[in-house]
Amino acid sequence: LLDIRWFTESMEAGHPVTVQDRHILKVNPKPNGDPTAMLMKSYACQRRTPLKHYNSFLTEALEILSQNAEYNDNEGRSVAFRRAASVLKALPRRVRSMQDLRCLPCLGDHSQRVIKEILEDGSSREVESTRQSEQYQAMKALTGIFGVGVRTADRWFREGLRSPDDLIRTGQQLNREQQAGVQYYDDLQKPVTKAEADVISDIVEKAVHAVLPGAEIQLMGGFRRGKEVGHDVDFLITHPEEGKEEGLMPKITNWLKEQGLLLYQKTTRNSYLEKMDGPARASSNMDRFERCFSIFKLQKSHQSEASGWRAVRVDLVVSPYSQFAFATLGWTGSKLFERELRRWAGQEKHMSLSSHALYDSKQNLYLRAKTEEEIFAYLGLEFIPPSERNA
Ligand code: DCT
Ligand code: MG
Repeated sequence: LLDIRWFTESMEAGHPVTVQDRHILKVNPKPNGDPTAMLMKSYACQRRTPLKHYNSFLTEALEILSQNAEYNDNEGRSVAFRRAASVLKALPRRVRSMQDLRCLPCLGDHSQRVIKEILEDGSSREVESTRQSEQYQAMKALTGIFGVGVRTADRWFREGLRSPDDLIRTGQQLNREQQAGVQYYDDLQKPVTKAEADVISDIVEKAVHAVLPGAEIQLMGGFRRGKEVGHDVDFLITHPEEGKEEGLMPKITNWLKEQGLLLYQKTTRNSYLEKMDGPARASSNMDRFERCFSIFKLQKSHQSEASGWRAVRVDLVVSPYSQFAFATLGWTGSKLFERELRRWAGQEKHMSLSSHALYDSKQNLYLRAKTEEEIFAYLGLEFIPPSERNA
């Protein structure tokens, strides 16, 4: 007997608050028990979002519409569907009727229509036709190629191309990254497991320590949030003595190359200079650390497998020690959680957050931090551990 009621709460003091923006989920687990009130806040960075939740039958559908909007270059619509899905991920139980959604934040009319249809009919016609559409499937296949973004995929789609095979068949001009993307397409489509990520962690640690003893290496992205699979493996590297990390990436990649562990790599230099750059734009997460986009050649553990190795996408990022907390927060994700942190900072706190720094526009100063906890505190947010940032 789970008695769940939603009611509203004024949360954005000083802002005109719409009904959709204010919410409290009140859960009364026992008829006679004390009701414990749980807030359903409207920013994803105010909520705890576990990896496993009760509503994937709805969130997967909304995320297809979000993805499709992204393919159609409609960012606003894409984010709206993603936010709606994210709210459902934070619910403490499966949604059974539209009543359960009363007053929840971020659920626009369109998302509600889709949810209603799924609850009543078991599926949504719009979602199913999107899933089956030639454009959706082609865009998924083409943007699935390493080095291919929505713009390029869309141009190819308009030219009649549908898959990596079509690119090869028609002899498309590809850059070096895309050539690697096509060459290792099948491997890179396969999810990377946590066990594979652990093997790669050991390799990266060995490489980094061989060229810079005392450096610190941290597994980032989805695996830091507790995911069991990912599309790549992300690492953040630093050294407690600021300055020692400069020029580190070429040394790491050379070591890896010598061991025959790299199939592809492209390093971009660190181009962030606080004095020159000023506060980061709130809407952008493109950080400017020294970064290496790579493809590792990973030996398989089972000798019985057809080929002895597989290709795995690995991202290496080097951060100066003084920016490490911001880099850690920025590279943990999820993408929506990061986006919402930056939106919260800008809209609610007049601050600007990036993977390099936090700038307070009211006081005109940079706020320094050594830990993620300190950054959440500056932002006036409750600390959310990585495993609950799966928004
Ligand atoms: N990131 C971000 N905004 C982006 C891209 C990335 O904030 N547009 C951050 C959040 C996660 C981190 O960088 C790593 O990115 P991905 O590897 O793309 O995400 P992931 O969560 O690790 O997902 P996956 O498990 O599929 O690799
Ligand atoms: Mg990742």
